[in-house]
Amino acid sequence: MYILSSATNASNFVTGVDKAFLIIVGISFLFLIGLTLTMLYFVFKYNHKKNPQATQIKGSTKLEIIWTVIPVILVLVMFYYGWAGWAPMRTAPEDSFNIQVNSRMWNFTFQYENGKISDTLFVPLNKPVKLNLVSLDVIHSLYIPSFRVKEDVVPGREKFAWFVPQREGTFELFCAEYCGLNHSYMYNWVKVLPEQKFNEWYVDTTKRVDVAAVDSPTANGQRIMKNIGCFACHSVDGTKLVGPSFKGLYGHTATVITGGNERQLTVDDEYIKRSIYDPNADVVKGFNKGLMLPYKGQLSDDDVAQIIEYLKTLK
Ligand code: HEC
Ligand SMILES: [Cu+2]
Repeated sequence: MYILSSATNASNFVTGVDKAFLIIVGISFLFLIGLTLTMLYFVFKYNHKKNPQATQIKGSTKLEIIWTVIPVILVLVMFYYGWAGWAPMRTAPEDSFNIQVNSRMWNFTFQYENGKISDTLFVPLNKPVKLNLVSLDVIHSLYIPSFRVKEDVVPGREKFAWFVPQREGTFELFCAEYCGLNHSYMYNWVKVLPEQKFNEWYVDTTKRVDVAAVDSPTANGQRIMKNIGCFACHSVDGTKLVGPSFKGLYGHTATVITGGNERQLTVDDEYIKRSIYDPNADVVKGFNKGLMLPYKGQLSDDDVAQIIEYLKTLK
């Protein structure tokens, strides 16, 4: 069974978590069998035909002690293994490789110390990795089942998770805290690369936002938007989602609320840039303020320019 083999464990926490899990399931299973058998035995032995006269039993210190002491021991055993598996998760090694996880409705982006940003979590094999969990809006939860890592991401709190990836490969990562309409979009991949391959990827800072092969400026803009999650709230086919559709956006006359006053303007580069860096400055009429968060710091001027090129093509 895969959870019993340790040679190929995806992370250093698999053994501890699986041990606690198996012990708790095992004890529960023994109780299920034991209680069911005892119940069946009593049903046969003391049914009305065999035992027409019920016997009254009053108090038994011996029994009381047995059914107090045994469960206490079992619960403590469960606690011990649970604790032993959990405690090491709370202290990350000093020399961990730090990655900031930005969580927002509805995507995760991974930000590295050299400025790289990616929608896939790249990590080096056999090195401790510390994820500093940041929420820009509501409570999310970062879950990497293969690594047995799960930690809530709470706005305003410093949260972290750490692990040592021990198997090369691609693993699932997702949000495990229902965080609104498109919660299910928060689904990403962890890629564990041998150290040398990881370093090659890491030092390549020509792409701030990690995108696949670039064919044209507009394709690039589209990929940036996909990676950073714009399409969770904006469609390109005219459908109204959380935000207005991008179809026919560029050049049309928009009605916006600026500081409480309604005004009309023509959508140009300047307006789109402002909408991305400071979305609440002009709020599109009919939509809610505060849902789109500022992307200042996450998208460079260059990224925004490429997004604008792409938006221009959506006639
Ligand atoms: C959480 C949902 C959400 C995400 C994610 C989001 N937006 Fe928005 N966006 C909105 C909402 C709601 C509005 C309308 C209210 C406003 O103007 O602030 C809006 C408005 C806009 C507008 C103005 C549209 C118009 O019709 O005038 C632009 C441009 C825009 N967003 C671009 C982006 C880009 C580019 C991204 C990704 C980098 C993005 N948005 C991500 C919700 C979102
Ligand atoms: Cu979430």
